[in-house]
Amino acid sequence: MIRTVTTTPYGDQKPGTSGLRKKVPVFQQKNYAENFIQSIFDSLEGFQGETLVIGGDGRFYNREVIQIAIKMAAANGFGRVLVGRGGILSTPAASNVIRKYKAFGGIVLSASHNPGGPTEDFGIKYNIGNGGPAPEKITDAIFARSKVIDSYKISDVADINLDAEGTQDIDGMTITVIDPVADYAELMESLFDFGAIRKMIEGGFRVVFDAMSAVTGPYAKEIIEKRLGAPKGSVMNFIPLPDFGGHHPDPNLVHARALYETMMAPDAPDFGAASDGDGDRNLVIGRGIFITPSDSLAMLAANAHLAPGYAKGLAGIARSMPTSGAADRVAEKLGIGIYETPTGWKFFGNLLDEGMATICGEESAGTGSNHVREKDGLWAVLLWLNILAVRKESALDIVKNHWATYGRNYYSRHDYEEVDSDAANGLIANLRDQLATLPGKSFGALKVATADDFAYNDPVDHSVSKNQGIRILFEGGSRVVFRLSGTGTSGATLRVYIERFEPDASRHDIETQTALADLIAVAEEIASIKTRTGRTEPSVIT
Ligand code: G16
Repeated sequence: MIRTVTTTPYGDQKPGTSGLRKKVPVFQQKNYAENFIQSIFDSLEGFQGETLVIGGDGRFYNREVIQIAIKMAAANGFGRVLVGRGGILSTPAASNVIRKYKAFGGIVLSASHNPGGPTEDFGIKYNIGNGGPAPEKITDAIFARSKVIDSYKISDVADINLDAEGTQDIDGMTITVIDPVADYAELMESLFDFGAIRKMIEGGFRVVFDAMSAVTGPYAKEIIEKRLGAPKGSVMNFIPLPDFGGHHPDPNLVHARALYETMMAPDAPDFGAASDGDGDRNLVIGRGIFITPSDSLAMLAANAHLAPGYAKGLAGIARSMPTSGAADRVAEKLGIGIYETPTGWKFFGNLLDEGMATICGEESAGTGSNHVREKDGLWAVLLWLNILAVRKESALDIVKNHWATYGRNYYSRHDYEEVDSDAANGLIANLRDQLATLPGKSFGALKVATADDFAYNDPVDHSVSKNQGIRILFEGGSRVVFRLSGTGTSGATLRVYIERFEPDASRHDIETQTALADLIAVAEEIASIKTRTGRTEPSVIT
C-alpha cells in the first residue's frame, strides 16, 4: 500500500561538491532523508517503470536509508530497483551497475572519506543515467524543491531482506538484490592485463592494499588476492565497518600513516595503496616514494596505453582546476586535449560522454576514466599495477623518469578544517577584492602574472559555473589557489593549493614543503590566513 505523508521542509538540503552531506543526527530528524529523496524524485522526469540503482558504502545509517529509498522508489513508480547485497555498492561499482543495466539513475549513500558512526557523517547523492553525479542543474532543482516540499510517498511494507541475492516485489516494483562485487570485478578484468599482473606477483612483487575498514574490502579481496593471486593478508582492514573502526577513511598521509610508514621502511613492499570510505579515492605509494594524486594522474595518462583497455591511446585528459599542471605537459606531448574543470567529478561527465577526455583526475586523490562516470580508487591501483608489470621498473624509477622527461610540478595542499564560516567567507571575499590590483605586484622574487576567480564554461552544454576558486598565477608558472571545500559538515574548510614547476632534473629531490616555502609565505601574506582563521598552521598537509 502506498502512503502519502505530510511533511515540512528543511532549509539546509543544498547538495555540496558531491551530494548532501550532514551529520547522522541531522539525517535522523523526522522525515529529513525522506524529504531529500522525494525532492530528488520530484526533480526528475520520465522514470515511471524504469530502473533505479541503490547502494552505499555501508556506513552507520546506511541500512535504514536504503530501506526508505527502496520503499519510496516503489511508491513513486520506479519499475525496478537493483540494490547491492547488504546495501553495499562502492561509488564506482554503483556507476558501473547504472551503466551496465541501463538504469534511469542511482541513489548512492555515502559521505565518502568523512568519518562514520552515530555522531559522524552521512550523505545521499543522486547519479544520472550515464552513471555520474547529477549536474548542477539537477542538484539546484533538488535544493529548490527541498525548500517547499510538503509531502512524500512511501510504500507501507515490512523491511526488505537485503542479505540474500534474489528478486522480490513490492507495490508493483521488482527489487533485485545483486552481488556488489561481480560486475565490477568483471569490468576491471576487461580493462587490465590480469595475466601480466598475476605473473609479476608470482615473481615476488609485493603489493599491499589498505581498505581502511571501508567499502573496498570485498572488492580488493576478490580482485587483488583472489584473481591476481596476491598472498592472503595483502589486503588489510578488509571488513567494512559502520564506523570504519573509528578512523577517517581518507587515504592521505595523515589517515593512512601506517601504510606510508610501511612503504618507507627498508623492507617495504613494492607497491602500497589505499582507498576511501566509498571506494572512489586512491592513495598510491611506491617503495620509498609517495606519488601525489596530481603526479599520479600525469603518470597514468603517460603510460595508460600499456593497459589493454587503453591501448588505442587517449582522446584527452581532464583535471580539476586546483590539480597541478603535470598532466598538461603529458597532454601536450601526446598532442591530445587537456580540460580544466571546477572541483567536483560531475564536471567531467560531459567531457567523458562526448569522448573528449578519456582519463580524468583531481588533486583530492581521485582518478578515473571513461569506464564509469565516477572516480575509481581500485581502477587507479590496477592501472598502476598493469604499468609496473609491463615496464618492469620500480615505481620510484617510473616517477623519476617522468620528472626527468616532463619536469616536476612540486605540489601541496594545506587544509584548515572546521574554521569559523564567517571568517572563511571573509578571507575569500578579501582575496576577491584584491584580484584587480594583484597582477604586476612582486613578492620577493615572485611576480603576479594574473589573478582571477575561476569560472568554467562547459564546452558541451555551455553551462557556466562561477566562483570556483581564487587563482593567483605567478610569472614562470607557479601558483597559489584558494577555495572553500564543498564536502565538509561542520564549519568551513579552507583549502590552499600551492604549486611550483621545476624543469631542472638536478633540483627534483628537494623536500616538497621546502621547495614551496616562498609560495607558502606569499599565500599567507596575501590572504592573512593566520589572523583571519586564528590558526597558526594547517590541520592537514597533503
Ligand atoms: C568529492 C568530489 C570530488 C572533489 C572532492 C573534494 O570527493 O567528488 O570531485 O574533488 O569532493 O571536494 P572539496 O574540495 O569541495 O571538499 P569525494 O571523494 O568526497 O566524493
